[in-house]
Amino acid sequence: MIIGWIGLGNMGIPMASNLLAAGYDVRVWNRTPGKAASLVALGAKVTATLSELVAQSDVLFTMVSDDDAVKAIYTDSDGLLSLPVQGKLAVDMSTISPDTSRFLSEQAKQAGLRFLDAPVSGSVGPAKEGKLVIMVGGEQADYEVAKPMLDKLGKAAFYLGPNGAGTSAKLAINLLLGITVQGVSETLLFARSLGIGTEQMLDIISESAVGTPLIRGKAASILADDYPAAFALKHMAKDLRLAHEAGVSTPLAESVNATYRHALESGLGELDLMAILRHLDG
Ligand code: NA7
Repeated sequence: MIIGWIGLGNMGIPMASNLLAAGYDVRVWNRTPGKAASLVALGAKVTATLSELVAQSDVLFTMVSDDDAVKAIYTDSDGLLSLPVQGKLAVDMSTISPDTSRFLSEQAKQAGLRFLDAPVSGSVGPAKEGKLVIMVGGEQADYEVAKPMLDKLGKAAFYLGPNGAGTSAKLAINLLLGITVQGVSETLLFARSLGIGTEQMLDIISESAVGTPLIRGKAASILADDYPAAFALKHMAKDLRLAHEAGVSTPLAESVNATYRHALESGLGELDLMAILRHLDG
């Protein structure tokens, strides 16, 4: 089973590394060349074009930014669906809208390409450790084929039903993530206004019933006011926008969606989502 991996961003590189470390034969392609050095050192082969990647691969993973990026890779005139993909399996692990996942699965089906939407919960740390949580939509038989590979990327993979189910679950879990990060930020700013220091408040939160690995993991970053992207704020803003576009009543998430949109507009998009604290402190 030869893997073709598309997308070498913050998530794509550690995920492809884990497949290489597990012994898979991995070919990689990225829109911007030159990002594969660490993977080549682990044995990956770089292809110059998508066409070469498709010719050499049985399973095609995509891990790219957003709906536009995945659509470009699939439907551009030289994209995956213009190439001989019949009989292969595609696994899109990007976070995109359920509508786009369903649209692409239909287009893929017409080209004879099997398609799973399989986005992940977890940022760069869990990606490096192979401890992502993976949510899958598509045919169950295709999920079973992908499962051994997914098991090298994540600590849990959930098969949820037809195409779009994976991306739907991902929007739901990230709705909670966005709300939680803003909630922690407001809690810390509120406490500080009442004279309780941030370090002390973080310790209190960590020991309390609402203390989570997420908050404990962000504590050092918060205290240093330094936010290198484990999960970029721009992607969180995108996911909240996609959740908003689902048209379901979510009053709290609507408010949080507006906060992240404003933070994005003020230029914080490349920082970690925890930089929402800096935005609110502004
Ligand atoms: P990054 O680090 O922002 O990386 C994004 C990747 O997507 C990177 O490889 C980009 O290629 C690629 N990309 C973006 N737009 C396009 C287009 N139009 N065509 C082809 N490739 C494209 O994102 P993460 O790795 O943190 O996140 C990936 C997903 O996981 C995302 O959906 C998150 O919400 C969750 P480039 O190197 O810029 O040429």
